[in-house]
Amino acid sequence: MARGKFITFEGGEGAGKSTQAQLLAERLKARDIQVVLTREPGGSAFAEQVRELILGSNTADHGPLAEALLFSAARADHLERTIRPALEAGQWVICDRFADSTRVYQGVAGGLPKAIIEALERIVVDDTVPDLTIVLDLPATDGLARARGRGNNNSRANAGGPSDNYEDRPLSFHERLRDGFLMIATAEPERCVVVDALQSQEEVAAQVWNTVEIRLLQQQQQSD
Ligand code: T5A
Repeated sequence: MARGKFITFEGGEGAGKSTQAQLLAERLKARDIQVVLTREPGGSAFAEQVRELILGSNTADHGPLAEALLFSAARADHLERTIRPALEAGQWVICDRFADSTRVYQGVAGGLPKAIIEALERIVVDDTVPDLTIVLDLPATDGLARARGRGNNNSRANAGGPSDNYEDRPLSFHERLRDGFLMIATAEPERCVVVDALQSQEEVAAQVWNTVEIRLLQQQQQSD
């Protein structure tokens, strides 16, 4: 049984990750590919509990190291119980945020030294590196406007959290996030593709699909 493909969506607040992850999952399923659609923080019972703690409205103030360790603990369980078993069973995994979010939120924007982020990633992610990472890019002001304009169904509200502990940070924080994701994409072009998220949902979805076809589906057909 061939290992499934691992696709992650990354970007700042309100970039459209959840929307595009869902659309891609539907499109792959229509091709009879078995898909596990998951998210971070979350994606396993324990990781969802950690999500409630991290994003919860009553969570006490804490620094980027404590935060990175919590995200990493959630990720370790998510990988062990959800992601790796699915990939080994030949299913494709689509994940709304993954390790690049820790690199950028707790590292680039949060100020945690790169060596700590890299050490955590080595221990937790190990060789379960995404086959493809779609970075949805748009100016921070546009992403924040979208995130703030969401209805009550958004994922953070479901976690019992405030409208946000990140969304309310200064614009400069969000601009650093954008720069951070773009820096990763530039450094790892074999894994990452940047998509202009200012386009309509349909245009973004078409570009995502085109990328998946070229980078993963055609490649798989050639190796079959
Ligand atoms: N975090 C996470 C860390 O700090 N470190 C980590 O390691 C990890 C894993 C997670 C928070 O945790 C942080 C980052 C986050 O702050 P979350 O609730 O999961 O919190 O929130 P986000 O991942 O930020 O997700 P959002 O819901 O804010 O944004 P999405 O998923 O990017 O956007 P989406 O799809 O929900 O769309 C937002 C709105 O825009 C509309 C949608 O309909 C929706 O209303 N929209 C568009 N509008 C116009 N044009 C388009 N192309 C659109 N696409 C979507």
